[in-house]
Amino acid sequence: MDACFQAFDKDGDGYLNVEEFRYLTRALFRNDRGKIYHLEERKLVETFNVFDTNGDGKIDKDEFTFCWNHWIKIIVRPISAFLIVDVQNDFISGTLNISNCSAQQNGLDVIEPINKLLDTVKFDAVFYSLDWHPSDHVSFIENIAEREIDPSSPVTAENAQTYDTVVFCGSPPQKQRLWPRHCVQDTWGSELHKDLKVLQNAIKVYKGTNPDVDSYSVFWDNKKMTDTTLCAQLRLRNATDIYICGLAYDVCVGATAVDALAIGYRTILLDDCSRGVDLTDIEKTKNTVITNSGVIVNSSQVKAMVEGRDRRPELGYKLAMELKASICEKNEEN
Ligand code: VGL
Ligand code: ZN
Repeated sequence: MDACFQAFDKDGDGYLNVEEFRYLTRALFRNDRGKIYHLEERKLVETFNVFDTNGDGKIDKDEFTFCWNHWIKIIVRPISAFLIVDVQNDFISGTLNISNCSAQQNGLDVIEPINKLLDTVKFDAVFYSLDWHPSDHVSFIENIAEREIDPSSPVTAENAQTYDTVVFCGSPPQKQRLWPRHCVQDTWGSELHKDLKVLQNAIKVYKGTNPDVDSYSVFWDNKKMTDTTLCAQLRLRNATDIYICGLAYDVCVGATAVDALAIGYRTILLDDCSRGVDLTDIEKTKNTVITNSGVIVNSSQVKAMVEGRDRRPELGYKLAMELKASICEKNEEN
């Protein structure tokens, strides 16, 4: 740490000014071939200000100690979790075969790149989520007559078609997209695809088990009433980074990435390991992730990122903003 500080304290005054900090970020944010990633000026200054705790325009030794322990160390040695979302028979060749949806993508395409990652990259933890519905689940169009439709619903029970969104009665009334019956617990359709590699010490996370509430995100159900085991498992392992991929890109993969970012994880979406339902919604998913300081990469870039040899400024900025928020919380407590 001291050597690092001294190396970037070019004028030797015992502080890092913005200019010196800029050089540090240029050394930090590079790919595995040494190419420098540009960090926007606004984000650089914002990050500098997080570590210049007393606001005197320079980072002293104490401030740098915090920066080193909570930021640089994580950027150089992240703790990575790999989350493979819903690579189940029904989405690939069963009742909710996504190739029949508007984007006409093939769910089978994700298996080869995911298997390759599992073979070649040492993640600190691997998770498989499973959409895991009881047969009376609220999202099945076959069950439409079992619940009352709210007067505000844009479609009636009689007119409702697959992929439509209806509103069921409740307080508050509950929006629900309708899908064909899929991923019913303990059926062939809910099994992980037979060609997907399943690691021995991986953790399976089941979602959508409440008959009355759908669950797209692997973290929470759509009403945020109950969480899965994922949060606790990630905390237990001190995970810093989450790599998310699978099916469907614009539904469960997207919702999971949005939640991962919201609770503060450095979040990476794997484009070539994901397939979706609707092209416009896939684009929206990507935009949301990028706007919230997540990144979208191809699987070929993952190994170097997990090993800390490819370090993205977006993820560094994301972490700095999380640190800023936690410092603010602490200050409010005192
Ligand atoms: C999913 C639709 C319904 C998904 C789950 O896994 O993306 N999509 N249930
Ligand atoms: Zn489902």
